[in-house]
Amino acid sequence: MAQMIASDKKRMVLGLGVTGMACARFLKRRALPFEMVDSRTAPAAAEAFREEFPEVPLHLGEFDTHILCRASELWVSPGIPVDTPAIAAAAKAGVRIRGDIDVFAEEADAPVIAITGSNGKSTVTTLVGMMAAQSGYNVGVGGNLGTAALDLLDCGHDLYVLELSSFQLETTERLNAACAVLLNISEDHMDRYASKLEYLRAKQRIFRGAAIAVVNTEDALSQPLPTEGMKLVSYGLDGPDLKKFSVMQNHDGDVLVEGFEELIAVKDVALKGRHNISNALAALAIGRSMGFPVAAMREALKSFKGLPHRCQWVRQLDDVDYINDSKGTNVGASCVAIESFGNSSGKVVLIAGGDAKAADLTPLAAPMARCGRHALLLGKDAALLQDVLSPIVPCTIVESMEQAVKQAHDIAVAGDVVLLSPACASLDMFANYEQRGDQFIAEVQAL
Ligand code: UMA
Ligand code: ADP
Repeated sequence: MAQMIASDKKRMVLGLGVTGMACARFLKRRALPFEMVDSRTAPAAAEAFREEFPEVPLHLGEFDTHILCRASELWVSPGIPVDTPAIAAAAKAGVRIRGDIDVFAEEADAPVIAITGSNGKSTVTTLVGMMAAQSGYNVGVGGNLGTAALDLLDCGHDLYVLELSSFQLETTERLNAACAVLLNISEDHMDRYASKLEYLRAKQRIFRGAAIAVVNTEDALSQPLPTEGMKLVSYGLDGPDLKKFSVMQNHDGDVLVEGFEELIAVKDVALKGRHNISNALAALAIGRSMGFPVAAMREALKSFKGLPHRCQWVRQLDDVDYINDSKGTNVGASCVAIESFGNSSGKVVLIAGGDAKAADLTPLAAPMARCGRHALLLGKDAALLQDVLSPIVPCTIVESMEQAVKQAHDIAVAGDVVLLSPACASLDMFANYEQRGDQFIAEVQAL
């Protein structure tokens, strides 16, 4: 390891996952001493860590307040709640609690575009990243999307586009983004927050120190309390207005507009669905605020068809479409997906369930009443979903994805859509949402 430089701070990194490893690499690059702590006795990355950082103390097993209180700073991974008793005790004793994004904000050597919201974050982050690349930037894209933000530093980027979760924002004091957006708010992670207000407060931190705030006029909760010097740029599907990014009809169909100036026809946007047009408007509003050329943004909108596991078409069989929306991990996302695929020619056979994260599931009833044929429910909270949906549509509890897909195939009639949109996290049955989606695809292909 490189010679460590003297530092009066004693840093401990909590959580030996993607974030923790990125923190460790960053600290090593800066030659700053630290210790690593993980509350599991045998985290998967322990061996890799010991190999890469043989001189760094690694504390495994239940968090120990005495050890944590020896630190002056704890860098806490987003999956670890800061009200964990040992962390809360350390904070009370005066230890500074930070997250990787807080460190990133202090270290970033280029403007930061920051994107949060309950749904659409990954889609908008990827799209804005593509627009930036098309505009000629050497852009670093990451955060909650996958590549930890600190791994983007020291790579010569001239712009950063970060997807940020409420967990990451909780431990970020002041982001100072060049441009920040909170796309929308619907209930999520209620197993971690005492109330929806607390969740909203975490999300709203994205606007701290932002030069430009991009605001969704369809969602009042997405709007910051404006502060002096903060420029507001608005977008929304609720009708055009002076300078607003919206949709208008012309002789040839719907077009995305800035004010009343046409930017691109809806039919030329490769992303499909109402929610994705809203996402496209958010990306345009961000891009224009940052000075990206319209032609470059148009190219990105024409080519980006969306990420896998988000309302992804898999196959048509017997005139039934099979759609993988495994990333529909909360109620808001699944409501949108059900509405998108419920059409006059057919109905939705929904496959849902998993860990509902203590969410209120009742909003699923309305779209299922309009568009649903049957619900196949699996995972930890299948019975809770059944309580909400059984007065509306027939429900069957199933034990596996294989059973769910086979039964959906038997139930669906020509014109229907079989939709995996779980409204729940996957971790009770699968390694992650990708594995859940891949299993759905494999079962559908096997029909
Ligand atoms: N750990 C403990 N004690 C705990 C919980 C976790 O010691 O009580 C340790 C575990 O050993 C675990 C490690 O902490 O392996 C992992 O920390 P983490 O859960 O914070 O996960 P990371 O691997 O660091 O990944 C995180 C994000 N995960 C979460 O917020 C849960 C990733 O988002 C993100 O891509 C990554 O940082 C890089 O920024 C994932 C996610 O599910 C995709 N995000 C949530 C979402 O989108 O809904 C917020
Ligand atoms: P996130 O990163 O916030 O989870 P994604 O872009 O991965 O968002 O999309 C997750 C799911 O959320 C999609 O499958 C889709 O069903 C839904 N979704 C995407 N964009 C929106 C939006 N603007 N409003 C509501 N739901 C959305």
